Amino acid sequence: MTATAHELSYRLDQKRSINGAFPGPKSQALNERRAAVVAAGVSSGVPVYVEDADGGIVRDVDGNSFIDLGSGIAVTSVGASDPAVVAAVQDAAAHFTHTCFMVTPYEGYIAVAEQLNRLTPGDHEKRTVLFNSGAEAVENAVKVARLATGRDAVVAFDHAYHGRTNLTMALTAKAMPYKSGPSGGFGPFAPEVYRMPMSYPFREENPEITGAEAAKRAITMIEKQIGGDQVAAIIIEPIQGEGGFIVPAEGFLPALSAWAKEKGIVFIADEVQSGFCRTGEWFAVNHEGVVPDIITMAKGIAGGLPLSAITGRADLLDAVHPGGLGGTYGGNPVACAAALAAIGTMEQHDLNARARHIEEIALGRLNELAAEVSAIGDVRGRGAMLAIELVQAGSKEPNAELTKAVAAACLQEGVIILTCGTYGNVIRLLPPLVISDELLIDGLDVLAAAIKANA
Ligand code: PLZ
Repeated sequence: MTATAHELSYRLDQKRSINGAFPGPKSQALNERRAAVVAAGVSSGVPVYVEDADGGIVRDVDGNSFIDLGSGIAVTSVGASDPAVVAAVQDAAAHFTHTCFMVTPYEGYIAVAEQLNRLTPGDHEKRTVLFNSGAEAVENAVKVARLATGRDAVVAFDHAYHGRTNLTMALTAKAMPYKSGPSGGFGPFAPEVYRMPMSYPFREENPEITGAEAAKRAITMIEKQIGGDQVAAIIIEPIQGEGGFIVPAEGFLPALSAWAKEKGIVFIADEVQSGFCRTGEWFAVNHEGVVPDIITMAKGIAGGLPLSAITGRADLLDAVHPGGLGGTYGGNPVACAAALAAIGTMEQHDLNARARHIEEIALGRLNELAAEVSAIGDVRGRGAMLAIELVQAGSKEPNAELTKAVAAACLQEGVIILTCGTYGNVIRLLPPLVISDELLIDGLDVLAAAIKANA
């Protein structure tokens, strides 16, 4: 099936245009105001301030139009101002912005739960709870798993990213900048978190190792170091996001999840970044037919409104006593309306097909580029979640300097590109799924030129 770009319509001109040097005067003035009032710990990758965004374009306050290949970190899959989302938000907000679902409930929350129970993998009985952020969803998935199993230990993986709250910092692998920095650390961290080796095909000592063998390696370590019967949950991103868009070897996820089932361990798929059509399927676990016990979702779920969710086996979620789960804003009515509209757009425009179409366009070009440029060590990903890993030519030594230089060169030309990776040497592509072919190709041309010029 091919894409349906012609069915997509845009409000802003879908063209890259940079008027001279930036940040322009308005962005510079905002940068000055910001420096006086916003904490230094919050930083922005792009030094301009947004005035408007639509489709694949982000326009700044000085009139520069950038191609968006980041989607605000995989959030605006339906675009940053999808007309259906905008209308739903306006309508919901005109009636009530909040009542608190724990006080006076409303239909939108139930309707989102119905959609998530339908769309997530598996035809078993499911239950859903809504929250605000990805980290909050992860925290709650672990809470449920611990209560339901009566066990404490939680297994996470090398290169994992699960958030910035106390428990999720403990689950996250990378120290700088998430857990500590030159001025100190954010610990102490939550206990009973154990880290196991990931399947990372490009960086395996033995490049022949299969997914099943890599799973066995982790399982043996869990058995020896923790004991399978002590483990409440295994949490894993089916494609790791911040850690470097690492796609585990085929068979890794199925073997882990099968073993978890055998041991009564709750298998949690963290699909906060990889969910909602991003990889060409509703969820990345679908590529290997894995059915998680609990799935965590956020980002793409609500077209940019803050909403997150956990959906999982009814027996696990219903094990929690009434009142045991919640939060003031969880499942905010405006965010629920946005989620229903965003899911509608994903289905109406078949954004799974659109993500696969983006893969077809982009992966081919990235592979061509890799054949020409020896600093590209690996090209990987699925759908519209693609990456290249940059190395010192002729080795696998990570090349973070080149990665930074390429991202900066792309930005200079008006293309927003995000980097990631434990070693800071991965360029990732996360375009809105509604980006036009022309804009995507223009962005890829800029990326290719930036790599060739800097490698
Ligand atoms: N799980 C898999 O990717 C968020 C974080 C950016 P929140 N990733 C982007 C940053 O530097 O803070 C993420 C994720 C996965 C959980 C989270 C956390 O989601 O909504 O940021 O809390």
